[in-house]
Amino acid sequence: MINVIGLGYIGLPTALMMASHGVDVIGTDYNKELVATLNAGKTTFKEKGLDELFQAAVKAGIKFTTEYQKTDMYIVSVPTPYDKFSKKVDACYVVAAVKDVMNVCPKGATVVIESTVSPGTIDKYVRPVIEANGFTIGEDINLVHAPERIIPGNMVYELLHNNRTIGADSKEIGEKVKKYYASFCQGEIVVTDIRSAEMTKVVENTFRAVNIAFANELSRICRHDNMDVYEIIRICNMHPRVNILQPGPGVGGHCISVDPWFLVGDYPQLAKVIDESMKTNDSQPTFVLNRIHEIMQENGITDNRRVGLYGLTYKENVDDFRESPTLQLLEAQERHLAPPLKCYDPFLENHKIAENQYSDFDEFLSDLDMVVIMVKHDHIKQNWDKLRGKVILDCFNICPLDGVYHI
Ligand code: SAJ
Repeated sequence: MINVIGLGYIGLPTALMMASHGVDVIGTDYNKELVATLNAGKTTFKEKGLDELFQAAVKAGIKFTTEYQKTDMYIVSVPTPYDKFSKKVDACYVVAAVKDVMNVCPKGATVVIESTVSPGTIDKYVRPVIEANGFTIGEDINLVHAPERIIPGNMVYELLHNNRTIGADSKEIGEKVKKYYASFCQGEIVVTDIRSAEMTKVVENTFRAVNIAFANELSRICRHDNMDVYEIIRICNMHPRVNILQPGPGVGGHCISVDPWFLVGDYPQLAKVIDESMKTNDSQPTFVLNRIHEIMQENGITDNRRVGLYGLTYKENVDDFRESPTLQLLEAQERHLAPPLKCYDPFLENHKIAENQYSDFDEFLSDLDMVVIMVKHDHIKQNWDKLRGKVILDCFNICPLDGVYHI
């Protein structure tokens, strides 16, 4: 049996996937409310295919509880935030979870860390916790790192199809854990050592962050001299070895906007490109805010209350708003003491997270002169007609109407 610790964005789908593929699974989370919701037969966030997967897992016998279980394998998938000042990974939740596991686990158990951690975190923080409990790693307890790779919005598909990495102290343990993941994962599963597994996960997200920063920087260079960044990227990408990403209003989510900082925190003298890239992405919402002011001026709009931000989540078609560029923009705006811009998100109609947030799209639009498209939800693509006649700042170059402004 496997005890999955942490039933959030990663732990829940992973637990459901294993359970629906014949593995005996109990999910544990310290959040009573979350466990009660799951036990009442409801999922805790929106994600394509998640409800169906949930039903299949429940049918297969998955259980949810707040208690840690005595079992032979644990998968720890709790959050790993970063310390805003040191930029280093904050492993407190992982350490707390492993401590709790140690209180119940029998000798011979395997502890798999799925949470993203920076290279060396497991050596520095996790091994000592296990050893402090009198266990010898490799003899009494096996330790494994199996970082996840799934993208919000397409989690179920990616859980099934993505290649994966498993880091273990010995090939034998790595292969043993691989079998569990292979119960559902159709991709290739590579077994390596723990430190390499830690590093690959952070490097993958850093690669993307640096490339998004490059696109964002291009958007600023092009704006400076009134060139069309989208046209330029489109043409460049026709070169067989060029593949530039798209500029946007900033980078959100709990991965790409966070993990690269771990490398900056750990290697401040070496991670220069990464440091600059993260600063570029982090300042993109302020760049958009300046652009909003420019366009307001150009159109004689003087009242912030007549400007609305469409989209509060960190990206399209998800209800996850962690580190969202819109929230970053609103925070930057607050520093100027202006009345906060209006905002609306179709995925958060019943969940208020910002001061001037509307729960109805038509009401949101009703007294607006200007709309800023901060998230490219499918919903807006079906509603261009309602935006006719308004000043539009489109941060993604998706709006087909005439006279649209871009970043
Ligand atoms: N973004 C841009 N321009 C682009 C692409 C994205 O501005 O061309 C922005 C998005 O709008 C969003 C942010 O970047 O705000 C990140 O979005 P994303 O869809 O690229 O990535 P995440 O954070 O949802 O998921 C990532 C994925 N990692 C990589 O693509 C390397 C996913 O595979 C990981 O599993 C996940 O992080 C994770 O858990 O680490």
